[in-house]
Amino acid sequence: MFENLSDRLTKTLKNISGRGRLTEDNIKETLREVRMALLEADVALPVIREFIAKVKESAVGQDVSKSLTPGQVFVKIVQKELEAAMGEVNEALDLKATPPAVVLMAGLQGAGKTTSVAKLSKYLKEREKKKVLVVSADVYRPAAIKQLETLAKEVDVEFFPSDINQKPIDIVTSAIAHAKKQFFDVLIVDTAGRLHVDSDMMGEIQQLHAAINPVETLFTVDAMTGQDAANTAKAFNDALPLTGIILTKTDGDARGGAALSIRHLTGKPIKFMGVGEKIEALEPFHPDRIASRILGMGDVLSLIEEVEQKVDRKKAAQLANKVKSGKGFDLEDFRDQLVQMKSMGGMMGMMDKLPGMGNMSDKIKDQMGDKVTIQMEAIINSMTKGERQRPDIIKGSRKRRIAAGSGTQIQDVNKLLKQFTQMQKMMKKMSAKGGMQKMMRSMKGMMPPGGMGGPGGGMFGR
Ligand SMILES: Nc1nc2c(ncn2[C@@H]2O[C@H](COP(=O)(O)OP(=O)(O)OP(=O)(O)O)[C@@H](O)[C@H]2O)c(=O)[nH]1
Ligand SMILES: [Mg+2]
Repeated sequence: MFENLSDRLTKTLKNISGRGRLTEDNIKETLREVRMALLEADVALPVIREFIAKVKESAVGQDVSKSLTPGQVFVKIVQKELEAAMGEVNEALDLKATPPAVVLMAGLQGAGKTTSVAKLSKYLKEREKKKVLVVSADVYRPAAIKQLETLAKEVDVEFFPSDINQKPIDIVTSAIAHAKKQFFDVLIVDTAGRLHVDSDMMGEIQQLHAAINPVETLFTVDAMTGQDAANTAKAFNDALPLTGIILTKTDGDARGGAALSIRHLTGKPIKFMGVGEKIEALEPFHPDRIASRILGMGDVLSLIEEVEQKVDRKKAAQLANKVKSGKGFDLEDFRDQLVQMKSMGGMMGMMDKLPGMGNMSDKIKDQMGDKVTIQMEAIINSMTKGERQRPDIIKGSRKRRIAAGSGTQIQDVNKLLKQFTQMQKMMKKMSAKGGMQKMMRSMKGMMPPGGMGGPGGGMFGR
């Protein structure tokens, strides 16, 4: 996410950090490069103009304190302005209403509305313990209603049936009545995709909005459309009193133009972002953390939150105990870790959040992707219990059997065993005195120069 912008900005800002002083001349040059980076990221022009003006204003006449280099001061200013452009703090959904709190989704065709309804209901159910009902007012495609029904089943929230012969207003009115009777906290209303220039369809959603009076009206928009996303958001915002934006497909957006433009053009906050096709791939949008990610400083806070949400605490504690007691770390523990990693949406979702890792080459990312995790799990599953507990007995004929059983090659089995041995060594180190810190240090040593740590010191400090 935002790789291109992040690449360019970190390069530009690195140049400045090599210099002795922040003079008006070298600000000019760097500002020009920042401007180019933003243009390439497809940020809307008025946003770029204001951004550059503000950075310039803060940078010139800035007292460079003794403990910071001019480059660091400049990075801080850029970070602050990136945050400001995106709205400073995360704005959560405001669901304080007499139940049910109605959430209306709106947006172009294919933006990700239906998927986001499912993601959001899962999020509200799990993180906020809400009782959620979903309903589809998309009467233009029979498959659309079915799609929501299927997704609702997948996330295990109740689906209120509707059909294409009904009017959207009637559908939602009955859903509200049902929600009241059954004490649902939240009702999320999916709608058909529409173009902002289609006055009939815009009229339809305006009437629906007026009739159901939602507490949240969320515009769902595809991040990959760059500044167009911001422009359509503006058009929808003119027609409907939006309360927030869900920015989808940020996982496929290397540029970041939409994230940086929407707030400025609409005055409305991005409340969530979609980060993948999977049903759990939804994250609250935190401008400060995103700014930090764009500048290659990682988003350790989100990473920690994600780990806390998804790691199976009991298993983690068991593993910690095992390591502490000095009892061996075996292939079953290794598999548990793989499963946990998979439930965290794979390594990749996490890697992007580590300082300096946002710019990691795609090739390395591929090597660590989900597919590999699934394959590794398959290999371990094809072993006998004895083999998992004592991997050293796995020799020639056993390897052949395991490879055949898991549909892999002997080399894959060898690779897994090697990775396991490395992990085992790491675990041994961890259980030794002062282990954790030592491990962090050795991990830091493994990173390429200029990686981990980044301009801000990052996770492992200096
Ligand atoms: N990679 C990625 N894909 C997404 C994300 N959100 C949605 N999608 C995909 O985008 C496609 C369209 O999603 P839908 O939810 O059906 O979009 P919609 O806005 O309901 O579409 P219409 O009902 O036709 O207007 C699907 O293939 C989704 O899997 C996301 O955050 N990341
Ligand atoms: Mg849909």
